Amino acid sequence: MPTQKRVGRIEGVLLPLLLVVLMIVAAVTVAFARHFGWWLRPLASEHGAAIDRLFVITLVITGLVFILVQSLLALFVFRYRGENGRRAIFYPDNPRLEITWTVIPAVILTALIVSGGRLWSRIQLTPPPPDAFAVEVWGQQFKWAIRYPGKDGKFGRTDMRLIRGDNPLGIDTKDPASKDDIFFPAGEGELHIPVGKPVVIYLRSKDVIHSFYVPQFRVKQDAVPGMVTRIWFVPTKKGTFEIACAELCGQGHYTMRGVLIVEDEAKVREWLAQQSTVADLIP
Ligand SMILES: [Cu+2]
Repeated sequence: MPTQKRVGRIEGVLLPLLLVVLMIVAAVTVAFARHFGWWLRPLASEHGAAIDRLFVITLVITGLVFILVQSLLALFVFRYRGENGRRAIFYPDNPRLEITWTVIPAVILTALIVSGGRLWSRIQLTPPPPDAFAVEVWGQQFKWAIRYPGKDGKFGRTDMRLIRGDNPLGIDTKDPASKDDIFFPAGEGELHIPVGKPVVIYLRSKDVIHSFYVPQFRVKQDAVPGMVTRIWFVPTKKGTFEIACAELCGQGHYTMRGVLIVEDEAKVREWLAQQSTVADLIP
């Protein structure tokens, strides 16, 4: 019996201490996140500001709840630790307390879910403006292929049965819309897009599910075999960015990266004009 009581006393001090350490680690991690490069990448798209705002609001609310709950837990464990002559009291229920701790989180979580859902649908379900700069990105273990619609602004038809060494995307050269398409086989070429203009990316995959991820744009969209997914955004900063695959797609997943360059629209057009078209490359 004395041993059991001593253990109770030690636990009553060690567990609260552990919780305090945990809270300090969490607070330091958040406070110095920017310094250590653990924070969100610097924002480079229009819609991203709303995502960041919601992220910070969620972090603040959950952070405060975390501190409150862990502090109370530490306090209660310490305050009511095992001691000579102490007996547990029987405490069947407290409806007022239970309703309070059910209703408050329910209201907060509902507000977060509704605002998240509204933001998500604004980003995902709103169609891109008709004059958006369009480009197709294809995932393929473990590289990205790119196709531009060319001067006519229309992507030519594709058919997987037409895929050959010199036609890696299976572009149908009989379709007039395909003649001026510009494509880069997987792992070749860079994705050039204009700054300050809506850009719509159509995603496709040749094998498994990949995910087109550019952290600075707050853009992440799966590329699913057999379907075309879409994401559109307005880049706000010029520069070179990394496209990462955000879906574990096989052994070489970690090497699946691409280069994305945001520059003035005139420069993108000029660069595109220098590229070979389907008519040049596929006889
Ligand atoms: Cu991938």
